[in-house]
Amino acid sequence: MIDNINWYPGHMKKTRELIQNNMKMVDAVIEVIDARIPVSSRNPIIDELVSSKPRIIAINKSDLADENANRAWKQKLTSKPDDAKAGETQAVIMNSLTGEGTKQLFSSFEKKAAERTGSSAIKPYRLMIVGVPNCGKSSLINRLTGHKSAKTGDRPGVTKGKQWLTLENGMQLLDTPGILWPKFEDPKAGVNLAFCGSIKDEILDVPTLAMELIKVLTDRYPELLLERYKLDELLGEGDESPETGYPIETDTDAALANMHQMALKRGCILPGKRIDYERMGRLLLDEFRSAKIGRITLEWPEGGDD
Ligand SMILES: Nc1nc2c(ncn2[C@@H]2O[C@H](COP(=O)(O)OP(=O)(O)OP(=O)(O)O)[C@@H](O)[C@H]2O)c(=O)[nH]1
Ligand SMILES: [Mg+2]
Repeated sequence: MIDNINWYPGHMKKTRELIQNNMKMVDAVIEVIDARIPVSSRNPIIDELVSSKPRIIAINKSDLADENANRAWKQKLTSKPDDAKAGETQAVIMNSLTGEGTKQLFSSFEKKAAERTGSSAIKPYRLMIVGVPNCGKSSLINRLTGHKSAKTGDRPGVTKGKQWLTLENGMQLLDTPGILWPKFEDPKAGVNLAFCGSIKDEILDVPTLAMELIKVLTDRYPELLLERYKLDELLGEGDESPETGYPIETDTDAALANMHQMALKRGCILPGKRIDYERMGRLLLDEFRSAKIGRITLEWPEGGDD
């Protein structure tokens, strides 16, 4: 898990080398991303690492994301025939828990495997999975192997050499995923990853993180917020703040005011009638992460985002 890893430069270098070495042994790569944050859950290093190999981008956790966005991202991330890039990229809308997308994933690879010629054509077609923490790599490995043997089990140092899992169609999958480091250098990506539970909530304290999420949701999905928290309206600039009684001046004031309204509806109230922002914040983050608020995508392809 991310909280056990220090992504200091030395570690990044080691991880890169590890993935690079594994990459040499495979015919193609599955890059797993989080459908809710397809920009923040990618690491640009992957383009360099995968280089000319065929790649499938698994837009995972698609069940939690906006269906329109999933479709738009699938189109955007699938390389066109005239793309100058050496490697071909296909995008698949994926749900690792139900297996949605698996068929399409395999059919792309089967096509690729059939195109091979010479000695490589008689070897099993080999795949590996890469992605940032928590995007669903292990779930996908389990799904692809039918929950058979996707254990890495042994302690480090005990396992000698690579272990390959044989899939039903005869392809082989590397048993350990390549874990890419998240984009810590981009604060916006850090916040998005925190919203989705991919990095510890400590990046911001819970109420602050929740207020940031309220800002984004007020902007993009106001109707879902109104419905989920049974609010009559979302407060904005010029409205009176229930917290201070003064007019709301900034989007932060507005987020606080709306969180106040939500907390009242949910009974997140401390003795002395004070608002329990901590509990409300946690509740909001939990409900976002489990898509109880609705299917939400925080990053859209160009034109639809920001
Ligand atoms: N709703 C939904 N949840 C998913 C999906 N894929 C994975 N998850 C959940 O996301 C969480 C992380 O999944 P993992 O498979 O452990 O992710 P990982 O990439 O292996 O994570 P690390 O090993 O920490 O890097 C788990 O709670 C999974 O149940 C999906 O397609 N939809
Ligand atoms: Mg894992």
